[in-house]
Amino acid sequence: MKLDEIRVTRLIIDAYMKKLSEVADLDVAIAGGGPAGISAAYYLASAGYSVALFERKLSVGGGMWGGGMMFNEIVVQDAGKTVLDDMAVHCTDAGEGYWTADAVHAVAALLYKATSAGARFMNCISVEDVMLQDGRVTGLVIQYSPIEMAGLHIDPLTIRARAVVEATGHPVEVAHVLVNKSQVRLATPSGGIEGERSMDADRAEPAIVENTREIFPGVYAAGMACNAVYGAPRMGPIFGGMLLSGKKVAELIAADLGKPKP
Ligand code: 48F
Repeated sequence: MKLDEIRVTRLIIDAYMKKLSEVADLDVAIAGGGPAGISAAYYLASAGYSVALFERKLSVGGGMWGGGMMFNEIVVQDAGKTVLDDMAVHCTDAGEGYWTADAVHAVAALLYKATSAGARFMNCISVEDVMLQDGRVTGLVIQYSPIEMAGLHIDPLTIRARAVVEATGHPVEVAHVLVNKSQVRLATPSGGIEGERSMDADRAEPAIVENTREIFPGVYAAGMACNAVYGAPRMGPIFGGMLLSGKKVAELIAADLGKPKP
């Protein structure tokens, strides 16, 4: 076999265009590829929903690769370990309900499980806006990150989804677009984004799961975005809440959507 460079080019173009066309109309679109978004993608794809995750960066995994302060180990509590068990992540028992895991191994395992379950991961794509029709978010407006970074004046593309997951982490970009651009009221006490509070891991971890909910018709918050939207504390490099939030958002969406689209 003699390798043909142009065949390689065409294979990549054809395979990518097929994938891009398939993600144009989804059951669930996830904005942000941190642990919460990946966990949601895994559970939704495992339940048979068509799912795509859009991540601005080249690497998917968000704040998980670097553990705490670049020490690439993560910590989970017993409840969070159940999700790592689903993902076949090797954990070390640190006693008294604490577990550690190698951060790179954990991200790799999460990504392997989610992509194997059928979730599509679209890296280098930023979510810059939502599609808002009749008081409901019906999709995402997406742009190639290099276009965004270069500030080129090029229009984005739009994808449709029956549900959207706001998993952009601390900056809560989807919620900000909704509040700032469309001036809608979120399902929060003030109707706006309450804002993340300072470190308190013991309060933050249960709060993140509690705050995992539909924040606007068609938009469900998962991960750190939940505590940023609802005014709850941050928790640092303990990741159980993120993983459990991804699982909970998948369950909420499945209950609301019913069957996957044919
Ligand atoms: O920040 P991130 O890891 O969010 P998470 O899943 O987990 C939070 C923890 O990592 C950590 C923590 C634990 O104590 O607080 O921070 O809630 O992942 C969010 C991802 O979303 C991407 C961003 O690059 C990151 O990888 N992202 C943010 N805004 C956009 C986006 C956007 N507009 N479009 C696409 N991706």
